[in-house]
Amino acid sequence: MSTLTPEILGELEHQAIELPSWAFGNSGTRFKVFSTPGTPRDPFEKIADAAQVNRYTHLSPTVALHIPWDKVDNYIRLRAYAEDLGVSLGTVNSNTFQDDDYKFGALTHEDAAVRRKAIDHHLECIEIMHQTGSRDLKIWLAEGSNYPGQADLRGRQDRLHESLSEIYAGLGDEQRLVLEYKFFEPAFYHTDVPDWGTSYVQVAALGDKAMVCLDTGHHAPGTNIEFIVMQLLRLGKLGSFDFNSRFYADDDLIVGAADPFQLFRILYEVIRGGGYANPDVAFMLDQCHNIEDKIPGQIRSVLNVQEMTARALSIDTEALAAAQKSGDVLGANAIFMDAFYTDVRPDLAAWRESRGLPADPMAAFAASGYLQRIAEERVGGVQAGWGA
Ligand code: LRH
Ligand code: MN
Ligand code: MN
Repeated sequence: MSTLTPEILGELEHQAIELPSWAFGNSGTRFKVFSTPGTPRDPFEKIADAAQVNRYTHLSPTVALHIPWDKVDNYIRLRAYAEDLGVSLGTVNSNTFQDDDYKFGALTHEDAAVRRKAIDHHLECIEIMHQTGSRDLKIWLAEGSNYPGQADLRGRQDRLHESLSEIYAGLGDEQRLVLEYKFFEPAFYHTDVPDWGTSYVQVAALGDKAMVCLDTGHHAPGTNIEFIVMQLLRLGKLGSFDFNSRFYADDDLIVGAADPFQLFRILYEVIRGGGYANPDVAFMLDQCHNIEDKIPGQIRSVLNVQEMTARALSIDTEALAAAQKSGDVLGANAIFMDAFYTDVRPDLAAWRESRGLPADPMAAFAASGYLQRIAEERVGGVQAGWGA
């Protein structure tokens, strides 16, 4: 018996999950970066690899850039290259975490000259966005302090507001700023944008074109992330997701790998709050593939999101609402869990085939020989990676 109705399959057609260019480069931990044969040597090759994920899944039509990791001489050329391969360039991520000048902060720094440099970097990102056709500027700040007393917490928050205001003023009419929060790392005592509340306060003070970015790996263990999703949607301020999964810290593992049930709960609140297939809420991955092959790692990831979305869409919402209203605790929970436990994979495979896609994108990609080909072709040169 089919578990996915035509309505649900229709909803799934609108799913789009942006891929991070950096997922295709080498990455690792502070202990070791393992390199993979065939790793891209420049942003063009990262885009080519990302296009493979979309080719086999039709789930990832856009690719996010990170500047300066993806700096090129000609963004119009990069854009045309991507479009030839059937994908577009998406969110532009700024980077103020790999420059000596930013040791004590960037947008929050005590020194106006350092703040100027950091603001100018963001204005340059906006300029790039005009050329790449990107809507969103994503800002994640590695700013904070390690020791109590080290920094003036209040002064930094005020300076952050001033710096963000200047960046916000530089946005084009169709462009947005999304501010990502993270509770620790690289600073360990305090972080200047540690939580959704701080991000919300900062973006609310800017205006309608500023939203919050929720990275699923950036919360303390045990945090009820779906509650945050609900609240931000309720406030009209959920701009985007960075999906990944974590066991311990900011692990950047494959979304849905560590806790598929959490992903299901998050997606349920997205759907419930009107954030699904809503252009105001961008779905993105923010992951690194340290030991597994990168392209299959990304294919697995988008399939995981699709699978949990299908399960969340199949919740019997009327029955759930009735059970909630009547105080039927166990009944409501059973309705929720039934959808989570329903295996939608055979239905999704059949649906893919009906749309001219491989039933099993992982197997189809493996059989294509692409990995072997790039391993042979991309010898020599410096492999691009997280931070290169
Ligand atoms: C920070 C973060 C942020 C960066 C990315 C590489 O931990 O999640 O989104 O841009 O990692
Ligand atoms: Mn992130
Ligand atoms: Mn992160």
